[in-house]
Amino acid sequence: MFRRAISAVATVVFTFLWTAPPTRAGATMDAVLARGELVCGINTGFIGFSYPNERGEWKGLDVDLCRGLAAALFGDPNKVRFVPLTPSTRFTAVTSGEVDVLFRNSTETMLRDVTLGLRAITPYFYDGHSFMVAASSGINKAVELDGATICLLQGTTNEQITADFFRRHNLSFTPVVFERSEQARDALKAGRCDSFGSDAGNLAAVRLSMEDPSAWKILDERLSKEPYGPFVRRGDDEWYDVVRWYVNALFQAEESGITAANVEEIAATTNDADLRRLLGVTPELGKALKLDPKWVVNAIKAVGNYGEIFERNLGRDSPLGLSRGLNEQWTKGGLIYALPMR
Ligand SMILES: N[C@@H](CCC(=O)N[C@@H](CS)C(=O)NCC(=O)O)C(=O)O
Repeated sequence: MFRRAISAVATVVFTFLWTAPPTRAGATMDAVLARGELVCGINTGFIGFSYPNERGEWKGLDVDLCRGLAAALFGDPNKVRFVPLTPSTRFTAVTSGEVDVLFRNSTETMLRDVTLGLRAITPYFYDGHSFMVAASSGINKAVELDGATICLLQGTTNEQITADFFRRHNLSFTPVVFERSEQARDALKAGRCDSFGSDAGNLAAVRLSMEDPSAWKILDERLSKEPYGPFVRRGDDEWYDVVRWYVNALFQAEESGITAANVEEIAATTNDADLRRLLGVTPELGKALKLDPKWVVNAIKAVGNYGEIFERNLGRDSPLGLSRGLNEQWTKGGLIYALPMR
């Protein structure tokens, strides 16, 4: 155990000291602009968040957030290259400079933010850990998994949440750890584990991919807070600012009723000082980030506001059919709260 902890610390230190390219404020943005495309780290396959459709095009909330950022930077949502990453490779892909930003259902925790050479930015999706079991198992509560074999994914928050939960309740379990969701799903299907522990949204996606989804159930309990946010490399404040205020702009657009369909018209006609700033009629916000004054207009035109992105990818008419819940605007009782953009 002790040796494992030492080796984990050594890995983190090594990763940070030896693979982090020299950073200075603005270096990432300069590199992105010189390259002419954004490089975005995403999931290898998670319906609703990031997955290739039948034509091989990437779709999902995380994918749209990347495309919108490309539109804010270049005026073109197609100027983005996607790099699919597994849970255990995602963070080193950021620190090594392989990707500019990570939009990959990644939970923000203190140690990820502080110790990995990363910065966690504004959370854009709130979920929680749960367990999936066979509907026929009769299990309704997590404590009823005492003695169970549980499939988990390596390098996820879910590993630790599960271990902590069983310890807290003086219960036992046997972990079976995989690299990819499909492997854990197949092991669950084959009866190699009694349950799959993961974020509830991910479990909903895994359940959909089963031949008979109704044969599987996701427990109602949520054992943790899993706020997903973008991650960037530590040490480049200008790039951090761009990603941070881009996410806030998508939130603010929804709060202000600005959509892909009406953004141009509002920009052309509004007398409201806040909206004029947000939409670049007066240029100070874009200027502060060294972006085109139309950065927000371009992003919203390409992918819509936060609510439009949510509904399209995760909402009631999507395969996952999630309700907004915590991901509703603060004005409607949720946690989505844009900081003032002035
Ligand atoms: N939010 C959790 C989990 C993130 C995660 O990677 N989830 C898995 C499912 S638990 C996943 O996305 N798997 C897709 C794959 O197989 O690459 C974290 O940040 O650690």
